This record gives sequence, structure tokens and C-alpha cells, in this order.
Amino acid sequence: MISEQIESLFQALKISDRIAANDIVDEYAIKNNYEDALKNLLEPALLLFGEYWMKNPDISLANGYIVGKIAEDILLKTAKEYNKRKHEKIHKGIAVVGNIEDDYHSLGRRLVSVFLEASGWEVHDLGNDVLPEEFINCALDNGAKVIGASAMMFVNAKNIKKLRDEIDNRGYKDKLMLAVGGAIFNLRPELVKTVGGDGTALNAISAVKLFEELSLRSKL
Ligand code: B12
Repeated sequence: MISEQIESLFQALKISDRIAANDIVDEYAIKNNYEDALKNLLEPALLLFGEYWMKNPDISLANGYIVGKIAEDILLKTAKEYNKRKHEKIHKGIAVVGNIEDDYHSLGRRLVSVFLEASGWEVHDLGNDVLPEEFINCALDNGAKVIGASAMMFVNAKNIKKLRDEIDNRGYKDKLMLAVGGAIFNLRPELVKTVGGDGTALNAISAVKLFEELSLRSKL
């Protein structure tokens, strides 16, 4: 049953049918919830779309862009649902997040921001293509203990090492904690160590726990 729904969603993604894609996910979420829809429906359909893209590199970037927009629609619905469930908001800390230099896959990072905020974090979201000094200056200006750097692709993830080096060179090792994440870290966990991350999380929900742990470990 779920495999049929994944297939239908994948077909809707392939033809950039934003309405049909949202309908499929809404229907699933009414019976279950958006958090499960994200895990069980959207993520597998995105993986299928990614494989399809790899085999057909000539498909338009516009198609990829609409797929991004569809994913964004669903992520925002998930965040809204999550927000409703969390009633009490205790101030958890201050964080800076951004996609690392050259990376423009913003959805994952935005989702991490939304879930952190919903859990009581003050988040400074610097957007895409963020340089090491921008992350660090923002963290120091705002009293953040945790920086979250997101990267989707291996080639961009390597730029996080520059951020690691800049943190250490400026004397903030073990003070400004570095969370790293994005699809490539889920695929190749050993990359966390290679780029000098202090920790990673598979998704936005577990990112909240990671940020809390890193904040406690910070010697600032
Ligand atoms: C949508 C999409 C796009 C959209 C992005 C829109 C947007 N606003 O984000 C657009 C069209 C812009 C795009 C562009 C490109 N893309 Co693209 N894209 C995708 C696609 C289909 C989905 C990615 C996605 O959004 N996933 C959903 C999000 C929610 O997942 P996520 O990022 O992993 O985030 C979760 C976790 O990882 C974690 N997380 C994320 N960040 C962080 C940070 C921290 C600190 C923590 C703790 C956790 C965490 O939490 C998140 C939520 O649960 C993938 C295919 C796929 N299946 O991956 C290809 C894909 C990633 N893209 C690819 C490519 C090649 C490109 C381009 C180079 C295409 C081109 N020819 O120009 C450009 C590169 C742009 C750049 N420099 O970054 C390839 C990468 C191949 C590779 N070797 O790595 C893929 C795999 C497609 C493919 N098979 O060819 N893309």
C-alpha cells in the first residue's frame, strides 16, 4: 500500500505536479501524521527522484526546483504540526545555522531551523553559501554556543573543514560547538570526523537533541 503511494508521489514529482503531490501526502497525513509522511513517503519518493535524476541528467533544473518547492510545502506542514504539539517553550539556547559555502540545498537546513525554534531555541539562520567567518562572527555577536552547518553534496561538505579550522584558529575549539548535517553525512558518517564536526543528526527532529547535547558540552 505505502509502496503504491510512494510510486504515485514519485510520478507527481516527475511531472512537477505540485497539487497532486500535496494531495497524496495530505491524504496519508490525515490517516497518520506529517512526521510519518515525511519519513515514509516524501523521503523515499525524493530518493527515487534523485536516482531518476542521476540516470537522466538532462531533466530540467526547473523540475528539480519544483520538487524542492513540493518538499518545502510538506516540510512546513510537518513543522506546523510539530509546533502545535509542543506547548511549553523554555529558552534552550542560541544557535547559528547555514548551508556551507557553495551549498544551495536549503530545505534540510530550514527544517532544522524550524524544529529548533519550535523547541525553544533562538536561531540565527544565515541562509545558503555561508563563509566560515560569517558563521563565527554571527555566533560571537549573538552569544551562540552551537553552529549548525548543512551540506547536501560531498564536494560542498568538504568546505565545512574550513569552518572547523577557523573555529580552532580563533581559539574557540570546544567552546563554539560544530553540528554538521545533510544527506551526505547520513550516507557517509565517517565524513563527520573528516570535516571536524562535533556531532551530527539524521534529521531535523534528532538535530534538536544534538544541539542540546552540544550546548551542554560547550566550555563557553
Ligand atoms: C530539491 C533538490 C535540489 C533543489 C534544491 C532546492 C532547495 N531549496 O533546497 C535545486 C533544484 C536548487 C537543486 C540544485 C542542485 N542539485 Co539537487 N537535489 C534536490 C533533491 C531532489 C532533494 C534534496 C532535498 O531537499 N532533500 C530533502 C531534505 C529535507 O533532506 P536533507 O537536506 O538531507 O535534510 C535532512 C537531514 O539531512 C538533516 N540535516 C540537513 N541539514 C542539517 C544540518 C545539521 C547541522 C543537522 C544536524 C542535520 C541536518 O535534517 C534534514 C531534515 O530531516 C536531491 C535528490 C535527493 N534525493 O537527495 C537532489 C541532489 C542532492 N542534487 C544534486 C545535484 C547534482 C544538484 C545540482 C549540482 C544540479 C545542477 N546541475 O546544477 C545543483 C547544486 C546546487 C548547489 N550548489 O547546492 C544531486 C547530488 C549528487 C551528488 N553527487 O552529490 C542529487 C542527489 C540529485 C541527483 N541524483 O543527481 N537540487
